[in-house]
Amino acid sequence: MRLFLALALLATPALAQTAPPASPRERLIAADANKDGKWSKEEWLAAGRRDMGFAMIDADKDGFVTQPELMEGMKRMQAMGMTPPPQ
Ligand SMILES: [Ca+2]
Ligand SMILES: [Ca+2]
Repeated sequence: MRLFLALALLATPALAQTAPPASPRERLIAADANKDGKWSKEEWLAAGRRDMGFAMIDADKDGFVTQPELMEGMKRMQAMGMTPPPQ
């Protein structure tokens, strides 16, 4: 029984990595692998986001999407009549 419990505890982090979190926003936050508060293209794609979206939202083209860029990008997309992914 104790062994089973230990195995279950060991298995939990692996499960947390493979099971997709509830919302796209949570997926995006989880995809910030190095927790620097911004997304590289690799991290962005790992969250299941589109390459095109990255190019649109990375306003200063430094290769990273920051949280303010994300907010502004969503607003721009809405202003253009595009529907941002649900948050
Ligand atoms: Ca990052
Ligand atoms: Ca940027």
